[in-house]
Amino acid sequence: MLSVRESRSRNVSCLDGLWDFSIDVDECGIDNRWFAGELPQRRAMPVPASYNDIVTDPAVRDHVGLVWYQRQVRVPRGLGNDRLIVRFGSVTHAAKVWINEVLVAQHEGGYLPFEADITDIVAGQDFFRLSVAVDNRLSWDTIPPGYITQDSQGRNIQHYYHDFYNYSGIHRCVKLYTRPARFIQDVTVVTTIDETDGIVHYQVCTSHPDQVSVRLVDREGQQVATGEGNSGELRVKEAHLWAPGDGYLYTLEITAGEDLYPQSVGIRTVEVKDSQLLINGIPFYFRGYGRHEDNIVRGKAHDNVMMVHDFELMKWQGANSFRTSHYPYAEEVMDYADAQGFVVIDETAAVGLNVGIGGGVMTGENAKKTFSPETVNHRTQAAHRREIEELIARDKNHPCVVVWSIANEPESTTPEAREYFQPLVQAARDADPTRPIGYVNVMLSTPQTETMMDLFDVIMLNRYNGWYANTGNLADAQCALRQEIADWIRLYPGKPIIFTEYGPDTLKGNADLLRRPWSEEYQCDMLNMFHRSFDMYPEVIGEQMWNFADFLTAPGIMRVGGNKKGMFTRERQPKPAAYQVRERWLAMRERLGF
Ligand code: BDP
Repeated sequence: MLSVRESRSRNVSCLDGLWDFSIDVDECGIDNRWFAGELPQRRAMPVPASYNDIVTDPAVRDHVGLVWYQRQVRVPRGLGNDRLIVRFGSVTHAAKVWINEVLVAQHEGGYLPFEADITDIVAGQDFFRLSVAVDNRLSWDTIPPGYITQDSQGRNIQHYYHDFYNYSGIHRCVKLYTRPARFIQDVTVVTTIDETDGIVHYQVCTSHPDQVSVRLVDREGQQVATGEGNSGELRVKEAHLWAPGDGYLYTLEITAGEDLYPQSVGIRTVEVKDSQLLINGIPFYFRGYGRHEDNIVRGKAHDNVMMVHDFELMKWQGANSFRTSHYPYAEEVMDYADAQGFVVIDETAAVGLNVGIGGGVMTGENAKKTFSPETVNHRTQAAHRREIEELIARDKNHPCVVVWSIANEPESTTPEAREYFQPLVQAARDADPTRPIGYVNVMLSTPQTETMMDLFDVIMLNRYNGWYANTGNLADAQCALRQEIADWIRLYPGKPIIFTEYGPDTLKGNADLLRRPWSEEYQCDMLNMFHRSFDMYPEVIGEQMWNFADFLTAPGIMRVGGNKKGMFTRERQPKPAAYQVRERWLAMRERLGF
C-alpha cells in the first residue's frame, strides 16, 4: 500500500483536530443509525489520540466495546475528474467508516492503514459527514488475541496476554487526498550494489495500462537515472548508499498517465551470513531498545513532538536501532527512521500468543493450551497472516527495515506452534523474499525445548536472567545466560543472535547501597552483566534492551503504575543506567562507526 505523498497530481489535506465522540454503551449505534446524524451525548475528542487518558470518567476510559467519532468535512473544490480518498493511519483495533449514510470501509487490525475512495458519494456536495465506529475488543480471532468476561456489574472486562495497556481510538493521522482516475497503485523497490554502483530494481502497478516512466533524482534534485516501463533496473554510478547513521535517500519519480508519485529510495543491501547480519556487506551490531508508542495523556497517538524528541534521546545515548515492539509504528516514524539512518526490526502486532505468560510472568493458565480450537486457532492464524501481508505491503520500501519480526514471545515449544508458524513464515517470505525473518523468543522456550527456530534466519531472544529468574543473584544469572547463549550457538550454527529484551524494573530515585532489585544500582549491574556476556560471543550481533522508556500497562500486582524497565522514565528523564549505557554505546559508535 502506497504512503500518502503530495505531488503535482496529488493533493493531501489533514483531518486531524477535534472530532465529536460518544461511547456506545448499549451497542445500539449501528441499529440506530448514528452515522445518519449528530452523535448522541457527544463530547469533543482530539484526533489523533487514545481516548482513554483524555477523559476523567472511568466508564469512558475503561470502556470495552464500541465508541464513535464524527466530524463534518468540506469537499475540496475543483476536483475535476480526480478521485477523493479518505485514509486512516490506524484505528485500534477495528473500524467501520461511513460517509454520510454509506458504509465505505471496514478494517481489522489496530496498527495498519486503510482507505476508501469516496468520490461518488460526495460528488456535488459542499460538505459530508464522516463517522467512524471504533471497536477495541480483542478476542481469540484477533491479533493481538484476548478474551472478555463480565464483572458483577455486567461490565465487559478485557483480558489479554500482553504487557501494555489496551489504548484505543483513532491513533494516527486521518488524511483526505486526491489522485487521478487512472493512477499508480503500488511500487516495489529492491536495491543491490555492484562495486561502487547502486542498482534500483523497481516494479510499478497501475490501475490502467498506462505507459510508466521513472526518473531517479538525488537529494539535490539532480537526475541520476531514468527508465521506461512497469519494471526495470536503474544503475546509479558512484551511488551514495543508505547506511546506518547516514539516511541518504534518492527519490524515484514515477509517472503513469497524469499521475506522478514520488517514492523514497535508500540504496542498501541486507543479508544474513556466517552468524552476522550484513548491511551493505558490513557486519552490523544493533544498539538500541524495544520501544512502545506510549505517552502521557495522548496514549498511543502519533505525535511529531514526541517522535523527534525520542529520536534525539536515542541518538544522545548512542543507539543506532530499535524494534517496533509490539506492533507496527506510525508511518511517520518509519519515514523518520529512514531519514535518520536508524535500523529497524519491524514487528507485527502478534504479541501475547502465549497463555502461559502475561507481562513476563506466569499467568497460571498453563492448563490451557495456546494453540487449540478454543484459543489461538485457524481464524487467529488467518488474521495473523493478514497482519504480516499488510505490514510488508506498507513497509517493504523502507531501507530502515532490515528484519521482519512476525511475533513476540509466542508459545514455541510444541508441535502445534511449529504447525501454526510454518505457513506464516512462508507468507512472509512470499511477500518479501529479500529480508531476513525472525520471531522473538521467550525465556521459557530454550534451545533444547524450542521447536521452530530452524524456520527463521535470526535468533531474537528476550531474556530476564537476574529478574524473573535468579532474581537479585547476578552471579547465577550470568552462568545461566552464558550457558544458554553457548547452547543456541551450538544448536543453530550460522544464525546470528540479537538480544531483543533484557533489563529489570527500576524505580527512578530508588537508591540502594546494597544494589538490590528495583534500585537504580541494580539496573546498572544487571545491564552490565548482560553486556559483558554479549561481548564474549561474536554470534551475538545486537543488544536492544527493554525498554526505551517506562510505559503504561494494565494494573496488576507486578506493575507499579506501569512497566518500569525504561532507560528513561515515562516523562523521558534518564535513569542512572542511561548514562552508563551511553558511555558503552558512544565508545562502540566511535569504534565501529554508527
Ligand atoms: C516480555 C514482553 C514485554 C514485557 C516484558 C516485561 O515481551 O512486552 O513488557 O517481558 O515483563 O515478556 O517487562
